[in-house]
Amino acid sequence: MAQTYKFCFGPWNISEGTDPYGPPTRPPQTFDWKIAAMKKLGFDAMMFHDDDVVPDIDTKSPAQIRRESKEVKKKLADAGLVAEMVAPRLWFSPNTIDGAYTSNDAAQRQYAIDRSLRCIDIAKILGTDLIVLWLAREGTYLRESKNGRRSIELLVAAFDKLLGADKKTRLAIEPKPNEPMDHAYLPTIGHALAVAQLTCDAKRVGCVIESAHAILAGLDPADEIDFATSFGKLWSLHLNDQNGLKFDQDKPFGSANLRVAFNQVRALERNQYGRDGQFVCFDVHPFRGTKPEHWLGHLENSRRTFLRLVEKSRTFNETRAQALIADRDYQALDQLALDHLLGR
Ligand code: XUL
Ligand code: MN
Repeated sequence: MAQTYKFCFGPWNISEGTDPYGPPTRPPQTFDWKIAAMKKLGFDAMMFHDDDVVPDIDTKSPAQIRRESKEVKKKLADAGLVAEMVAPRLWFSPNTIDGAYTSNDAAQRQYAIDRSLRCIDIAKILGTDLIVLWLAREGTYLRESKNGRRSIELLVAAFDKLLGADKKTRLAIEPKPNEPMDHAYLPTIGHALAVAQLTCDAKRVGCVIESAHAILAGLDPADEIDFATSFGKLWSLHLNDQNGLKFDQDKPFGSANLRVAFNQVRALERNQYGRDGQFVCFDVHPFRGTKPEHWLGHLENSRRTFLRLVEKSRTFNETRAQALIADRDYQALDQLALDHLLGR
């Protein structure tokens, strides 16, 4: 049976165009508008940061957090949507200037753990067991400022706290090699899955691959997909694109390198990604110059490109490819892939 896919994006993917050099270029939209947009586009699930669910979370009591989470859960249910994951936004607060779980300050490390525990509470109310950890500031600007070995121990201790707090929670680490840090401690899927083995319950620690993050690490995201699925640990996926080694661009899927996108889809197909209910999420942003009336194009187009590449993957002449591989005629294999993508 051919695999069918379920699609997801987050409220932050309908972004307003702010970058380090300029203000927003589109007006903010309400959460209700974003839910309506998701319905209109026919997506299935929304992914969240903790403060997408409960804005200004640090100023709110546990009871308030529960009440607001229940309101969001109701809005999702009314729209026929589910929550895919919740991620603690551990990089915005004044408490996490020096990192979160690996901060040099014990009080700030405790803040990071407490906030992550609240994130688990929110996820439970929203009905998902998946906590995504993009470890934004767990690294350094200068290597002398932290002890790398100690940082790994601190990460493991933090993950153990979260695993111990709720027996059903699964942690999915989303590696990224740089930005905002010079170097991150868990830059690749290999690092994420290796560190999982040091935790108290390795089978509940997996990963999320983001195409752009893998490309920033100089890797082919398709290889990361094959690697993670070999361990049964690819629990979510942030598809997008990235034009070389620069800031994290979050371009529409396939927009910078269609062939790299094709090979990611081939890897998903051969590993039957989604068979256990995982979603295809697009962590994409509109170009800054996008007008409000074209605001959802990056999401619509990413899914369209994905589905066309599923078709391309299923119609690739595998018999011919295998014959060329057997003959070590890699020039012809290269052209077979290109001609196929070009429509011949
Ligand atoms: C950052 C990134 C995040 C995570 C969730 O590069 O991708 O949006 O996906 O925290
Ligand atoms: Mn992401």
